[in-house]
Amino acid sequence: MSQRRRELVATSAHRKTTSPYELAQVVHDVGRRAGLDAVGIASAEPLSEARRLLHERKAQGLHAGMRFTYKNPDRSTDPQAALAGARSVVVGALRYSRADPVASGDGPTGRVARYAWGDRYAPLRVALHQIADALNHGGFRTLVLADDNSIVDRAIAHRAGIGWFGRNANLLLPGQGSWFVLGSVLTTAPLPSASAPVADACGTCRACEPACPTGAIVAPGVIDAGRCLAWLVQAPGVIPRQFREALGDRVYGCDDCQEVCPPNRIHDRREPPSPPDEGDVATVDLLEWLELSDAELMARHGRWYIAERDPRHLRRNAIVALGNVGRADDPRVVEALRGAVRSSDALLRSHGVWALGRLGLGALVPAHDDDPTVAEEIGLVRAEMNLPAG
Ligand code: B12
Ligand code: SF4
Ligand code: SF4
Repeated sequence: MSQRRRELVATSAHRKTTSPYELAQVVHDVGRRAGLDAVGIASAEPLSEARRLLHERKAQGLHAGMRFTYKNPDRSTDPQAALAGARSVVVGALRYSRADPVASGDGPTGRVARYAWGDRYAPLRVALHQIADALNHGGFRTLVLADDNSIVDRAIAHRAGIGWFGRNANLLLPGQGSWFVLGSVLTTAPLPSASAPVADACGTCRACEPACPTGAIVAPGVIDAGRCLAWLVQAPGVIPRQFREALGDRVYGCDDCQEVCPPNRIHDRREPPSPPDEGDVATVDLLEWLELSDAELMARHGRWYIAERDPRHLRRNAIVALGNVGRADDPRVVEALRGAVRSSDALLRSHGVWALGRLGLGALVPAHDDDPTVAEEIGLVRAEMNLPAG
C-alpha cells in the first residue's frame, strides 16, 4: 500500500429529482464506463462482523503490530465516522493483473507483487471520483476512499455483493478471481444496496493454504500477519530469521496464495492479461538497488508502503533476497554483501551477515560487532558454519 489519501468532494446545491433506483443505475453506468470491472452498492451501517474480527485478531496478536484498519477498529468499520450522514457506499473494483514482462538485465533480481507493479489506485480513484461527481450532481455529499484505512475494503465490498471471501482472505469476484484493488464512494444518497452477498465459491478447493510459503493462512480466511511475507517486507526492523529463506527473491508483496488460485488461473487462461503498463516495475535489479541513494529509492518507489518512510527497509529486503538468489561466485554479489556488513546501519549489517552465511560465505563475516543484534547474527552464522566463535 502507498500513502493514505482521501478527498472530500464538494456538495452540490441542487438536488435532482431522480429515484434511488435510477441513481443506482447511473452509478453503475458511470463506474463501468470509467473502467471499473465491478461496481456494487452497500448500506452504510457499521460493519459489525469486521469490527469484531479486528478486535479479536488484535487480541490474538494476529495483526503483528500493524496499524492500518487495526489502529481504530471502531472507526474503520463505521462509514458514518468518515462521512457524517453517509447512507450508502458504492464500491468499485479495478483489475491489476498484467502479463509477466520480459526479463531484462543480467544481475540478480528481486520480485515485486503484482498489485505494486504500477499505481492502480490512481485510475481507481479517477473512476470513483466520476461516480462521486454524478452523486454530487444529484445533490448528495460524497467521500472517495481508495488505499485508505477509514474502511475495511473487503468487508464493505462483500456487503456490496461484489465477491466472496476466499480461504486466502482475498475477495474474489465471480468468474474473475481476486487480482483487484478495491475502493469506495461514501455518500449521503439512499441507494438500494445489494440484496444478498455473493455465495462462497471456494467449494472443496484448498489450494492456497499449502501454497503459502510460511503457513500464514492459519485458518480459512484468517491471516497471521506476523507470518505473512506481504507484511514482513513492509514491517519495520529485523525480518525474523525463520522467514528469510521463504522470502526468496521477493522485495515487495507476495502473490503465492493468489497465483495458485483456480479462479485466477481459469480467468487468465480465458482472457490473457494485457501487457504491463508503461513504467510498471515487476522486478528490480538488486545490486543497483543497493547502490541507490535514499532520494533515488524514494523517487522510484515512494508510493509503496515503506516502514517509517525509510528506504533502509527496502535495502534490508534486497539484502535478504540477494542471500537467497545471488550467486556466491559472482564478485558483484560478494562486494554488495561486503558493503552491507560494513554499513553504518546495524539493520543492514545483521541482514548482510545472514546473507553471507546463506551463500556459504561465512569466512567474510566479521568476527565482532558492537551491536547486540548483529553480534547475535554473527554468532549464529559462525555456529551454523562450524566456524570458531569470534
Ligand atoms: C492490513 C492489510 C494487509 C495486511 C494484512 C492482510 C489481512 N488479511 O488482514 C498485509 C500487509 C499482510 C496485507 C497483504 C495483502 N494485501 Co492488503 N490490506 C490490508 C488493509 C489495509 C486492511 C485489511 C484488514 O482490515 N484486515 C482485517 C481483517 C479482519 O480482514 P481480512 O483479513 O481482510 O479478512 C476478511 C475475510 O477473510 C473475511 N473473513 C474473516 N474470517 C473469515 C473466515 C472464513 C472462513 C472466510 C472464508 C472469510 C473470513 O472477513 C474479513 C473482512 O471482514 C486493506 C485495505 C483496507 N483499507 O481494507 C488491504 C487489502 C485487503 N489488501 C489488498 C491486497 C491486494 C493485498 C495483497 C494481495 C498484496 C500482496 N500481493 O502482497 C496481500 C494479500 C495477503 C492476504 N492473503 O490477505 C487488497 C485486497 C483486494 C482483494 N481483492 O481482496 C486490499 C483491500 C487493498 C485494496 N484497497 O485493494 N494486507
Ligand atoms: S501473501 Fe504470501 S505469505 Fe501472505 S498469506 Fe498469501 S502466500 Fe502466504
Ligand atoms: S485457492 Fe481455492 S480455496 Fe484458496 S481462495 Fe482460491 S478458490 Fe478459494
